[in-house]
Amino acid sequence: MGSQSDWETMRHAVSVLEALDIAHEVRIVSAHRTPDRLAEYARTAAARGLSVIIAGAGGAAHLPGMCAAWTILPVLGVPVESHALKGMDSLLSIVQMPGGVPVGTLAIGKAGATNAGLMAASILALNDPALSERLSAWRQAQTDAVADSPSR
Ligand code: RP5
Repeated sequence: MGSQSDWETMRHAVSVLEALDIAHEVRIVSAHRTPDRLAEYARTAAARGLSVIIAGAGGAAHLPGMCAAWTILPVLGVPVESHALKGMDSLLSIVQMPGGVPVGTLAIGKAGATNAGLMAASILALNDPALSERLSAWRQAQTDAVADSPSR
């Protein structure tokens, strides 16, 4: 994530990874304030054994795109809701990548962070049958938790 202030959103991605028992790391890497840290992180990610990068940032959210510029790993971008423009700035900064450098962009805020975790799980599950089973069970539990009618 681009800042400590993104944690309140990005913790929802981490919750999913924890629930599915997926090994992960959590870092603050700012495209603007720590550009060298970003280059080092993204350039070495694959060699360090990472498989998917979830990058969440807000405002002029260049983190996911610059991450994708430095690696061929799948990069999932989460637009963090900003105070000024409610995350529309984040969304548009992340989603409209030039052809050739993809960022899989999720929804603004908590839903996007949650789904980034689930999307990462889906990617990893392609080559991990045990994870595939855990992910199916997670989805089934979600289905089972939906009531037939609202409580009043
Ligand atoms: C972005 O600027 C971060 O991703 C964050 O969403 C936003 C604001 O950062 P802070 O000023 O709260 O550190 O780089």
